[in-house]
Amino acid sequence: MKVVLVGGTPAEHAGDRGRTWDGRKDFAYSSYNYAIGLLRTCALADPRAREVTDIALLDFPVARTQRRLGEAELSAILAERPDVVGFSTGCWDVDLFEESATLLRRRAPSIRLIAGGPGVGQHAARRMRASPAFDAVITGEGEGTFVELCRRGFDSYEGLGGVVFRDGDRLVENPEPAPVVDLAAQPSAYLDGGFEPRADALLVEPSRGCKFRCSFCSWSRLGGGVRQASRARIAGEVAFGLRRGHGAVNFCDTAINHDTERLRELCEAITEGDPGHRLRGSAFIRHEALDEAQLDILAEHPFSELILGIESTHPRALRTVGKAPLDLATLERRLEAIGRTGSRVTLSFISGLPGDSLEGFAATLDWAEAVVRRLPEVVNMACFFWLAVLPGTRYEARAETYGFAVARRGTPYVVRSRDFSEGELVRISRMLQERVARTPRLACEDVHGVVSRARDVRDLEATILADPAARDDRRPPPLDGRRTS
Ligand code: B12
Ligand code: SF4
Repeated sequence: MKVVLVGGTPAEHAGDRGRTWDGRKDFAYSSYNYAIGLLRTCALADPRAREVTDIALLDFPVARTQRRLGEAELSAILAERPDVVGFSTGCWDVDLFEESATLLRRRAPSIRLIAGGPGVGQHAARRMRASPAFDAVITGEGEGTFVELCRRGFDSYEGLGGVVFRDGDRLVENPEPAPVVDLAAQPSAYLDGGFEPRADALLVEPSRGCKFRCSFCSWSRLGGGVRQASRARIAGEVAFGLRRGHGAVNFCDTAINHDTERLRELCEAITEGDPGHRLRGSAFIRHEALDEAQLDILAEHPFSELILGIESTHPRALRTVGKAPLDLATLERRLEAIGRTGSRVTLSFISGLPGDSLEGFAATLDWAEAVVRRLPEVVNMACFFWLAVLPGTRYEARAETYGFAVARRGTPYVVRSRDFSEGELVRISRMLQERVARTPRLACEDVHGVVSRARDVRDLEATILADPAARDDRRPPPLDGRRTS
């Protein structure tokens, strides 16, 4: 049975196309879909699943405003002569994959079409009611369910935790949640699955889960607590990165310092895999949790980028996020202390937060600009993200209270709220663009650039979603799908 797993990577980050500053590269400069490589590896590790299925991987760069996969990409999928196509979705490509699945169904009605990933996971039944695109959606962690489906030859979804599927006209929601993965026992996509991503930075998952519940984040919604990968796997994957000529490792867990002993073990595993510290390392860290003991560990194992979620300096905005108000003097001392360990930091902020205001945002921007100028040897850059109300988050649950209106396709960017009119969100984009132009260490999301460059924004959602290619008959040829293995 032929299974094709299809992923989508935001085009501006696919391969090695993302942001760099002064030769220093951030987490997003180089990316690919890791989930599909991992899912195939787990299937390969199961004798029955391996016997029944042959799994190919396709990872397509997707542009933010792209509506569906292009002809070349659909042909690349069909050329594999699949019995099953499984889409790995994020909020940025779930609509695009839904439309693409509908086109595939028209051309090859016998193909079974399934989807998983954070783009569909939270409101699977609602999505399936709204669109007939997928036969089944796998919610939550996908390894266990995917392997079991392979074992069954995708013949039945009965009794599989976390699965929503069609039975004729009926939608069936299996009541049990998806099985929680034991990360310590998991095979390695690179070492066991032969997954060889064509990107400079290798993505490694040292842990899964988060202790916190920031209101904008859907990352922490998976149950099962924080689980750790084995030290041997982390060391082995880092060594693989070095051996295969990767320039960097991106650690994609929620934070590397939930626990001081685990931070020590992670750093030791990295050193075991890369004793000369030749690979650049990028990781998320909770700055609030950093203490002397953690700083001592980091001093032995510096990272080229530690990403700190600051979000805002405005106390009211931070309250809605679920974070304590900031003491900026303490934070700056902490940044200096990180700098003394030899690591560099990227500060991450969100524009348009509930509780914030134009003045509050301007104050955050002032502080960020001052700090990147004052601490150039510590702060790589300060990045501003446009608030997206992600499915399953606390912000989504309180959407009415906060008066959120969001873009109806792709990433659910806020286009209006109780605290910001459309015009004010446009002003924020322009303010940001001005600062980014004068202080290159400030960066903002592509969508800020699009809005700030638009001459006349009558309808913010339409401006965000406008697809110049869709209005143009001379649409450029579609991007090539890259086989990732
Ligand atoms: C690497 C990464 C990226 C990469 C892209 C990677 C890619 N090609 O997919 C980059 C850096 C480009 C990126 C960008 C963004 N990202 Co991002 N990113 C991540 C990150 C850190 C790791 C993803 C990963 O590999 N995880 C490990 C794998 C194993 O987990 P997984 O992908 O969830 O897959 C599991 C299940 O979902 C399921 N599954 C997945 N696919 C499939 C398919 C099938 C068939 C099945 C059965 C199961 C299944 O099984 C897998 C194993 O359990 C996650 C956070 C996280 N740690 O997950 C955020 C995350 C995916 N990103 C997120 C967001 C919001 C964004 C941005 C929109 C942020 C922003 N505002 O800028 C941008 C996109 C901007 C744009 N231009 O459109 C959200 C997604 C939320 C959502 N509902 O979609 C996440 C979850 C973080 C969060 N804060 O909530 N991101
Ligand atoms: S933003 Fe980071 S710390 Fe907050 S819930 Fe998400 S993963 Fe956890």
